[in-house]
Amino acid sequence: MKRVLSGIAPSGRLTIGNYIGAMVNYIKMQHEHRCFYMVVDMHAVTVPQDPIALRENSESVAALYLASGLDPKKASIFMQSHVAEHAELGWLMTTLSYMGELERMTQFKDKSEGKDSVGVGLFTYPSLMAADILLYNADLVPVGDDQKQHLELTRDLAQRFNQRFGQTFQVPEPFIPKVGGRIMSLDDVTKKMSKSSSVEASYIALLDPPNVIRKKLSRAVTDSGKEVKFDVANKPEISNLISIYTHCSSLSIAEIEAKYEGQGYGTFKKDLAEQVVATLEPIQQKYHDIRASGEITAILRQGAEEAREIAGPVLREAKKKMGFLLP
Ligand code: AQP
Repeated sequence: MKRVLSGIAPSGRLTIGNYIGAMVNYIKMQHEHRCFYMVVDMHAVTVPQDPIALRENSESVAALYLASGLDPKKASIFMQSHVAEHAELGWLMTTLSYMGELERMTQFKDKSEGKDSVGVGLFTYPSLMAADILLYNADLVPVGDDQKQHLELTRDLAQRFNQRFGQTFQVPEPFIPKVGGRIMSLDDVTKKMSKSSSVEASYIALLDPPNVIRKKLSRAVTDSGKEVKFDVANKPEISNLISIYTHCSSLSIAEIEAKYEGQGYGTFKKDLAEQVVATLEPIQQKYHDIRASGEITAILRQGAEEAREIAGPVLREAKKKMGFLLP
């Protein structure tokens, strides 16, 4: 049984990109491995957050984890900030990181571009992410493709630590879906679908009502052709929609192409919307029941306790190896 660790930042309303890129694998992996899934609230504050929205989004992400099928009896579900070991190992990993390698992170470049003042936390957050993963000696990290570069840094930091101070950390592997690892914006396929986007029409939120989903998908950009064909290089818009379709149905890409042969984009988009609605409606129903039940607090408390049992000794070992005088 392998160790699995991942998390989503409560920095907006979760999108179908987060679901397909990360959560679908979270759900599958809980049956086969020892899994730890966090709501990474300390990552969210690397860009300014309204306190009321942060609290709401944090509870909402936890409830969506449960509603989409994560089972607290199978996986530990917790808030990153409830396990102080993350902040502490995060600092130690920051001291091992080089300016040059953090400057190369494309997410930092994208998120800081054109801004007058950029928080230091945005720059150093990949080191905190490395600590999140290494604290559990995770073997596998289910993430979308955009996180591949941060995972590479995590691997480098683990190897650097092990070389300098002796074998301590497992070097983790990313686990990225073959299709859907990067769901693109509905209005511009050169950009990743993102929950913090200011353009509502660019993403489908997991909590969007059916009519909003239908409207957004009917307006999603496509090329001027007619052929429903998966060809990312030449037909990126329709390929993006096919990726969503295959994850929201039992059809493979080849079956989708065959089904819509000669039919044009209109029918395809209508059916896609119904597939997405049918996938999200049961999640939304469960979500509202979970929020109303008030059960989240106890689940997060339990998850944090389980997480600390692993993270505490690992942090202690890392500090010992680095030469800290232990209390
Ligand atoms: N468009 C996407 N396609 C596939 N996977 C995606 N992920 C995010 N967007 C897509 C995956 O979701 C997980 C959670 O990501 P995060 O909350 O740590 O932040 P992110 O990667 O920066 O995702 P967002 O939605 O774009 O958030 P904001 O807007 O706050 O930056 C990760 O596994 C990610 O790969």
